[in-house]
Amino acid sequence: MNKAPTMNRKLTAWVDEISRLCQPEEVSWCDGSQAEYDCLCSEMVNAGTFTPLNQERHPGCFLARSHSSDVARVEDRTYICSEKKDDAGPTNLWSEPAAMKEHLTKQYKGCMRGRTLYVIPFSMGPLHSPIAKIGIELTDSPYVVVNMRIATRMGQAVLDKLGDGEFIPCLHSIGAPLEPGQKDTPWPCEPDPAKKHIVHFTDEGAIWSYGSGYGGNALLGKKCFALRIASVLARKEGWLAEHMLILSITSPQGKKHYLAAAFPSACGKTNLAMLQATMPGWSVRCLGDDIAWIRVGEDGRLYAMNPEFGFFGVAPGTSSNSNPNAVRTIERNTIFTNVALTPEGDVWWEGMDVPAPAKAIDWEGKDWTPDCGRKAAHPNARFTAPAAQCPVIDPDWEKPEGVPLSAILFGGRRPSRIPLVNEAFNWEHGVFMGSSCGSETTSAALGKVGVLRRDPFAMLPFCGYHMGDYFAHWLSMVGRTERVKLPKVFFVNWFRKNADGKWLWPGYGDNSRVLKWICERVDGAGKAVETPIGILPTADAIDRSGLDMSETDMRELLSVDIEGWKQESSDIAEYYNKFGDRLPQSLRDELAALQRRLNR
Ligand code: SAT
Ligand code: MN
Repeated sequence: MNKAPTMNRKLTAWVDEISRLCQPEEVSWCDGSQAEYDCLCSEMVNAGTFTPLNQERHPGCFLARSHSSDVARVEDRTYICSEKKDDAGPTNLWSEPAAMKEHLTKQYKGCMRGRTLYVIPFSMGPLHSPIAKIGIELTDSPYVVVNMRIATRMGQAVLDKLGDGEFIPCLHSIGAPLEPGQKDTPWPCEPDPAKKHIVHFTDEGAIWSYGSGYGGNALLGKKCFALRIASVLARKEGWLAEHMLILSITSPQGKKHYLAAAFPSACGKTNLAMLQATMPGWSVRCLGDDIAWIRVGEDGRLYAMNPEFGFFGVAPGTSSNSNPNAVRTIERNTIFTNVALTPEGDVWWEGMDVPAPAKAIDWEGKDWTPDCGRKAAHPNARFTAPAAQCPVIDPDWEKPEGVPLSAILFGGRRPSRIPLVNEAFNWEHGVFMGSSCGSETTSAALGKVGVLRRDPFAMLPFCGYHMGDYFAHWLSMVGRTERVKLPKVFFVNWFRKNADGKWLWPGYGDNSRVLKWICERVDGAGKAVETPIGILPTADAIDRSGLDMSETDMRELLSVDIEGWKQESSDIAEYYNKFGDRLPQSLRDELAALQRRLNR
């Protein structure tokens, strides 16, 4: 064990306790240096976990292939262990904390045998930010260490800032001890799905993860800390921890607005955050693609800060068409997981706008040809890349207090019913929109893809407490500042289809046209019409210059399907029943008001 580079007694005692329990061969305190990163990467190359890409074309890039069972978040193994069951609410799996600890302690016993226990000090938020929070992840996965170094601010500087202060303990093991003489595999993990656990002790603020080495299951700073644990802290401390991208948009006249937007996993947050505007003179800059911590600033406006340091984006579908700025972000120093590898040492995936290679190695390590009937990349294949490499990163992205929000957007994948954009009448109506948000499921989580599920605020898998209380917390923002200082709320849907099943809206860079209208609305302009479901643009309000799109399609995109919405409102009513008496009365009132307007 290298000597603990900290005087924090609570931390050293905890590391001692866990190493007695998990019995690693050694303990390594991560300093976050480039040398340490390079060393771990070459160890993983030797172990077969990492394959270096063609270093001339992709300097510093590696490919990892996971075990074929370890490819996404495991929502059905994710627990909120609050003291009271009722505090986890109907949308979370709950288990009694003491019983869960006892059960998991048995699994952790000796689970790191033959491996190194890495201590990863990390900060969610810029180190110099007063609202940043510190976590310490203990893990036996070098893959986790190198990903955490890209995704968070990590290393000795964090320990120095921590001093003898408080941190969130995050324990992680892949659950694959190595017996003496046993040969390791490229992606060790616990193969038995019933033994995988992603557990949050929300009352004490601790995370225990076992059995998976993948993404949100294992990089504990992200969904586990910055959303599930942070949402609980945020409620206590009067702020919001949200599953939102943050972007800025600047008009040709130089007027800049900051927006935050919540969409479920794999619904285009990264594409929107890095959008290349198609209208001359408009520019969009990225501040974050997944998580926003939002607080009331001194001037009473809501300020959003991205607690992350990198992107963990979906690779399939990422192309110089859909997201040219992501393509440039991932040119170097990027870890690819579960994409295909070409004989030239390039990566490839479905929806990349270069032709499929004649042959490749697929994400499972098997030979692949375009006609073999299988996908080359896993649909949830990912890239991990430093945010600072994004060519359109906003200069303010590391501002310690965040940036003031002009608007908040909600959205999801909805092939029918939901118009292109819809402005809320007021904050409460906006919270209603967020609470009733629905989307077709994607491959970001294990389970069936393409079925409509309600995903309030895109936080269904990430809210660390009772969803009804979460709605109430959002409503309480009205009492924390002046109403006029709150951002305007919008609901967007890029995914509407016509009767022939064709997308009605071009999406991607052209979404800037919708953002333009949103900015106009924030500035008190923008042509609009009040409808029973909210404030919609008039058919000529969205700038279509240079866009080959008919007036008819535009009208369809902005049409309000009254019968469909009556059905939608009864679906919402049924969904609301889940929350019982923890559903805030003002959301019931919003629903009743919507139904009244629809029946008028
Ligand atoms: O695997 S992650 O949870 O980090 C990605 C996602 O689902 O958004
Ligand atoms: Mn996400």
